[in-house]
Amino acid sequence: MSNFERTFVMIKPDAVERGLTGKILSRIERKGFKMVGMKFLLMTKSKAEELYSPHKGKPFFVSLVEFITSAPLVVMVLEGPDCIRQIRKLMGATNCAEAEPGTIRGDFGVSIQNNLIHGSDSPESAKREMAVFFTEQELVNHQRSLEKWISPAPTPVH
Ligand SMILES: Nc1nc2c(ncn2[C@@H]2O[C@H](COP(=O)(O)OP(=O)(O)OP(=O)(O)O)[C@@H](O)[C@H]2O)c(=O)[nH]1
Ligand SMILES: [Mg+2]
Repeated sequence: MSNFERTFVMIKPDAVERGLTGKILSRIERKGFKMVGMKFLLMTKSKAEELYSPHKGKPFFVSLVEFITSAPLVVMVLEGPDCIRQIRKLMGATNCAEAEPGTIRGDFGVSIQNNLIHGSDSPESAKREMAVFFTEQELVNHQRSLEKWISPAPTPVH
């Protein structure tokens, strides 16, 4: 588990339009993850097709691209120990109707497509996805003084 793991997260158009951006962001913030990049934008069709290229050819691909380009969204890069897996746990199952209460999708949605949030599923996906929206220079390296309170393992004392 690396302290420098990064993941790509989107607050999807349904969440932005429903005024849930702050509520979703606050769940990510209170978990302790560090924001290193954030943008509010309307996704172009070509960026959507690039982002979702692994789903090209699936029956829902056209509808997914239409949904994700239909209204503004928030794209982010977050950093923290095990953040890829941890954020997917906060998100819940893909289909909101199956997602556990307490998760973002379980608490705020009922749809499989309009499922409020995206989080990368592997370090390789994270790297590929963040590069669609952020240059390396746009990601802000910074230290927080509270890091020792969030770290999963205490610093050994000799
Ligand atoms: N209409 C429709 N949309 C789907 C379906 N399955 C997935 N999607 C949408 O496509 C996105 C990508 O699918 P997956 O990568 O399998 O799901 P995921 O990893 O839980 O979600 P992401 O974090 O958004 O990638 C989902 O988040 C949904 O928005 C489906 O069966 N029908
Ligand atoms: Mg996925």
